[in-house]
Amino acid sequence: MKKIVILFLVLICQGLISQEKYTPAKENLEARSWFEDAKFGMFIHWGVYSLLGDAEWVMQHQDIPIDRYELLPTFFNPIDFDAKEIVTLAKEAGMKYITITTKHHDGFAMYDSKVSDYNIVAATPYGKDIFRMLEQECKKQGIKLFAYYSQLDWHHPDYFPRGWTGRKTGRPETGNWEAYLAYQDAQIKELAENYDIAGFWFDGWWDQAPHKTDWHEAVEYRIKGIDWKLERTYKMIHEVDPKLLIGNNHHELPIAGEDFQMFERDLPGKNTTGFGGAEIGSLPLETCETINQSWGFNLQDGKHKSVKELVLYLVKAAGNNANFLLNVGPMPNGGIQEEHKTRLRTVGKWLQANGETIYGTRQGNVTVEEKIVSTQKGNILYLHILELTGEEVRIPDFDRKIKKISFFTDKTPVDFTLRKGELKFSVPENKREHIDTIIEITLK
Ligand code: JFZ
Repeated sequence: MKKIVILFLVLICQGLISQEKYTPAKENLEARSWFEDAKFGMFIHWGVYSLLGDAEWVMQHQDIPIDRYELLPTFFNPIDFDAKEIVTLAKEAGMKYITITTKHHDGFAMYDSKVSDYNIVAATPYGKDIFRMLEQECKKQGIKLFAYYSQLDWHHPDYFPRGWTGRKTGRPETGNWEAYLAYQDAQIKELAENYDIAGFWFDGWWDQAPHKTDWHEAVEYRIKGIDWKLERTYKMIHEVDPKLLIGNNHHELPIAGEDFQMFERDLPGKNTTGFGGAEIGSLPLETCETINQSWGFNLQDGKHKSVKELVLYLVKAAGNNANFLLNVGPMPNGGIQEEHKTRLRTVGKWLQANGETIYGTRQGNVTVEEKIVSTQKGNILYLHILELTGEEVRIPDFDRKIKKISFFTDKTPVDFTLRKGELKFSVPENKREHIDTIIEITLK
């Protein structure tokens, strides 16, 4: 009996220790600083759902049962998909990495999975592994690739108990949660082992989550106490390759084993969506947004953000120490909408001229409401003036010593005063930029 008690205590302690202990490897830390320098990535939501032109939640939103949904792969044949074109577009936009849906909530794998035939190679007339093609093209063009993977699965029978979504897809009312996790981990393992990737972007945890805010009317379905065994999954990944960066869209502070913290459609700490507002931890940060209103291709969605809005989002993200992962949802043929291509290329032009103030920087310590954010590299502080009312700019509590101030664009000097901690200068009409007027401050 005594022995059993001791064994039990040892097991509990081990459990606790493993829970709080994660020491990232040296190569992981290097990958994290690469990530923080990178600043801008392309998010790609693409799957058989794209065929319906009603975004990636269509299975849920139209209550499509599995046996009907399974028709989609049988005519998924994206003959215009061109990995080279997509990676080139990302590069033209000034993006340093791509994160693509290898499996979304619909459970369909967009890579060559040996764990299940429900994948692009085995189940579509197209029959090719688009994830492999992207991997090879990314390598050629020197950009990194991340795997988005939805842990929530509307297709797998063992995803049971159900969360609050996918309740009408016709899965049996029984299932084995551990068997589901084994399936999920096997897929994650093959992604980690068989592809040259930089990390994982997990999603779907919230389907089983009790949450502090009422996200949608679906709240009533929320189930408490489902154990995703995330740390087990993370440990497995880092055993395959310690440098893989792991992030999870759980909208909470990161847990042990994670390497970056992500925000969805919000700057770090903000909560305009209703599911944001998580505390900001100490890991590298990322936030993601759509160009229009949708992640997956949505035929009816014509509300595209302007180039100015997109650039400002990127600048604000950088000013808040976060990367910006900007989404495109390729069409059923694999091509990207013209409206999105032109916007991305124009953002890229802005970055060609101003990227120095973004890439490789960290958050500066100067912000004035939403109007001014700052980035910093070494002793150079970049003030990004996003909104200007009148000519004069006043920055209170400026506690740094200044060697020189100039307009970033033409390097002409800025007349300034720094008195009692208030930095004051003016931006004449002819020095104003349409998107973002940047002031370069060399600090002493
Ligand atoms: C998730 C996905 O559901 C979505 O399809 C997309 O992939 C995005 C990047 O990530 O977005 C969420 C997650 C949770 C909620 C809403 C959207 N929620 O709980 O309401």
